[in-house]
Amino acid sequence: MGKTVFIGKASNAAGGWGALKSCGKRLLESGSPISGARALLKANQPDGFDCPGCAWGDPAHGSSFEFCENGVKAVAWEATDKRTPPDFFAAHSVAALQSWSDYELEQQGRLTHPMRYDRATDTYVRVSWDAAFAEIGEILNSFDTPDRAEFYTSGRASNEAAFLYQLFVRLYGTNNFPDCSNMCHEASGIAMKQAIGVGKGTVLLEDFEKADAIFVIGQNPGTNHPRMLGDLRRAAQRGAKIVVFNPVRERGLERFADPQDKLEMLRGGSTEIASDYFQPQLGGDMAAVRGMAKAVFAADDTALAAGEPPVLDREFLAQHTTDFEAYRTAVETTGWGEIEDQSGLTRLELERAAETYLGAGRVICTWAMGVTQHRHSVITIREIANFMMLRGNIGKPGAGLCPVRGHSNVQGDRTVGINEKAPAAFLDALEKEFDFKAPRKEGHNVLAAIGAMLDGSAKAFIGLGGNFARATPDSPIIAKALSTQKLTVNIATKLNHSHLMPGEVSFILPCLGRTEIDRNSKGVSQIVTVEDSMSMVHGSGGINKPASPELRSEVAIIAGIAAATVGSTKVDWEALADDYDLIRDHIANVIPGFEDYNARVRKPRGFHLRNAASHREWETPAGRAAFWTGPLPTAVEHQVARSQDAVFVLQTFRSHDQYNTTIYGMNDRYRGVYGERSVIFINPADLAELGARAGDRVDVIGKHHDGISRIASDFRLVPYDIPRGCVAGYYPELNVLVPLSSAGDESDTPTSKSVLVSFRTQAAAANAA
Ligand SMILES: Nc1nc2c(c(=O)[nH]1)N[C@H]1C(S)=C(S)[C@@H](COP(=O)(O)OP(=O)(O)OC[C@H]3O[C@@H](n4cnc5c(=O)[nH]c(N)nc54)[C@H](O)[C@@H]3O)O[C@H]1N2
Ligand SMILES: Nc1nc2c(c(=O)[nH]1)N[C@H]1C(S)=C(S)[C@@H](COP(=O)(O)OP(=O)(O)OC[C@H]3O[C@@H](n4cnc5c(=O)[nH]c(N)nc54)[C@H](O)[C@@H]3O)O[C@H]1N2
Ligand SMILES: [Mo]
Repeated sequence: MGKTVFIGKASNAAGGWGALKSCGKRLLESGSPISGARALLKANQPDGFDCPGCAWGDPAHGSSFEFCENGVKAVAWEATDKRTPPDFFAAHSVAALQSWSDYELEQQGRLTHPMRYDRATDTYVRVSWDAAFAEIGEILNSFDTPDRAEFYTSGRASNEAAFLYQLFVRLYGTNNFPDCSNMCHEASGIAMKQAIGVGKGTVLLEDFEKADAIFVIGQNPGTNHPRMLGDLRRAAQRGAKIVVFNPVRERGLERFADPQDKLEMLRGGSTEIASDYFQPQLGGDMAAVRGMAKAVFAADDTALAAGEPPVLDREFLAQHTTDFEAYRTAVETTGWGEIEDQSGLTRLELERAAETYLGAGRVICTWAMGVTQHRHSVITIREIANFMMLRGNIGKPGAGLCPVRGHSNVQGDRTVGINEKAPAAFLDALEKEFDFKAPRKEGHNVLAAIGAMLDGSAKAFIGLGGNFARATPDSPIIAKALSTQKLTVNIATKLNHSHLMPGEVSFILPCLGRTEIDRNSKGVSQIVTVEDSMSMVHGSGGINKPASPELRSEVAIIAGIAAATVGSTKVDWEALADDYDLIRDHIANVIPGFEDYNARVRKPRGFHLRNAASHREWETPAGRAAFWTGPLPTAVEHQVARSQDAVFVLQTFRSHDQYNTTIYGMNDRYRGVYGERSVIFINPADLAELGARAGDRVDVIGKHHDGISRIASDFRLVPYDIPRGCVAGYYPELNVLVPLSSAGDESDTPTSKSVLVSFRTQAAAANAA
């Protein structure tokens, strides 16, 4: 198999002909090139559906058909002609399916019928919707307290589905809402709420047209937010500086050929994206940002001494912030030695980055999982906010904070109440609208839910989408937790491993996908709504024929379970499921910013949810934007690893051919890996020091000291441009190494980007055996 491995700068740009070729191939493989192609023309169009790919915003003007290779994969994945009907389940026992890969399972195509697990035959068998709802309701009502049940949400659920779900769960009586965002951008929400009073990004897509500099920290948009590359490319072309912080050289951040630019495609040209590319150590970003802040303070001192205007935005600092002086002191007491050691970058590099910051009137900072999945993520994001405040880069055009969300509606789900500790004002309004007493006790997030399943206090798991078993840490422990449940229910479009760890009673409930037409009892097609990373709320209506006549919408399934569990006296579930406008009317009454919801979502592009911080109104206790004034962490993982022999820090990230736990294919084109996923990227010098060669196979051993032994077997070493001491490989295969016992401070997010590991060559393993 011609596997290519490259080190250092890749010769080809991201996007370009490779992306176009890959799209055509994907549509053909989906077995549904026509509906796939028709569907694509409607992706992110005002009258079409929201792309189920990522949460990047849609442009305000110009052609709104935004081409994106990975959006094509997401659409084709859902629009496939392949099916897993009851016959399929009859032919394959759960034990047999457990040995299939994530890829093989989802390759079988769309689920078609509601299914119930039959323990005698170890197979799923067909069940009627009504029987399923009745049994689920019966079991949920049999518990001594509603806190026995865990209600998981994955971020693809629409606002309407998510709002109805939280309403049902709160009427039932618990706040147990483990949510994919607990594993994702939780730290961003917490840190921004503390710093600026809102847990959401402060920029609009238009701001990318005005920024003089864009800092992209811990994010791989070429793969995970490809439409963002278009905005970065336009910014680069008009001379804006793009500064990247990423331990790994990601090709999409270096050069990009936009498949939508005919001239660029014909000339075989491409645009340089990053004007500066810094490669910190894993977890070293807080130190890196503090280093830049130190350089900014030094420049300010120099300017003052020379009688020049200050480089700090003194007016902003005086009028809008609190604790600035304490922050300045904290930065001054942090030495360059400490900064260089923890960040893995030199003072010179950080001063260069600071110069770009100082040369720009308007700066945007974006970030994603490279920042949020560490132990110190919350204070790292506080430090990013600190740095941006120094020159008033929050709340003015062309500037601001931009956490780039993952799932296409993960931000909306939180907005409409998927929150284990929802604000009191929200619960008050919900109680008033529906005339009931909402539970006030804080519920479970993902890690708390797992803890409750393991200690036996939780007895039911309901999943609104997602793949809980594969997305969470310590895979074997999770499998045990799920299979000891009294009830497991998965609302899903395709079969995945979470469905194959059945509790005592278990259901798979198949739902419509976002690309499919959702008709009500009068034959009228319904739309749902979603919120993107820029807080734009817009409508989404499917255009494809449903994969099976038996499918129900997520809203209808939730309504069915709710009616069977809590009854229909407080809420007419059936009526709501038959007319989503009624759900939106309730949302408008409960959540500020949604006034006139039904009219406004039917306008192209929808509407913007006001963000107070972007108007420089600070909903913090001090009424001002707050600096965080603490020191750097005493040590981050790479410093811990370095003190031990042959221990590395592993990050688990995404290949170009996957959507979280959904594996589209075995290639990672931009990183030059083809036909396999069991690889570990490693610095060539580390490879040599291990006495290994490119292509050698190793077992990866977990080194987290909590008494649990963890091993991922048979991975191929791939030399790569990545700092020494850091290694990288793909999630979800490597989740067997991610410890449940290691989570972010305050965020409780598993530390999937800093896992301590060592390697054992296969020869050594054979000797040991
Ligand atoms: N096609 C596709 N699109 C997706 C997804 C998908 O799986 N496939 N997933 C969606 C979801 S849910 C999410 S949350 C987003 C994820 O989007 P990303 O955050 O881009 O996802 P990852 O692949 O985890 O990549 C993390 C990046 O951060 C870098 N990094 C890791 N650790 C550090 C660090 O300590 N410091 C710095 N500076 N960089 C670091 C890695 O090298 C990598 O480039 O994408 C969304 N969009
Ligand atoms: N080690 C490691 N672990 C991680 C991460 C990491 O970077 N490293 N990233 C974390 C992050 S950022 C996230 S967001 C989580 C993701 O965690 P999840 O959101 O739980 O996982 P997904 O893989 O997105 O879920 C895929 C499944 O969703 C179902 N599905 C797809 N579309 C629909 C739909 O329209 N409706 C319904 N009901 N179901 C649908 C399909 O059955 C599919 O199998 O994983 C986290 N886990
Ligand atoms: Mo995510």
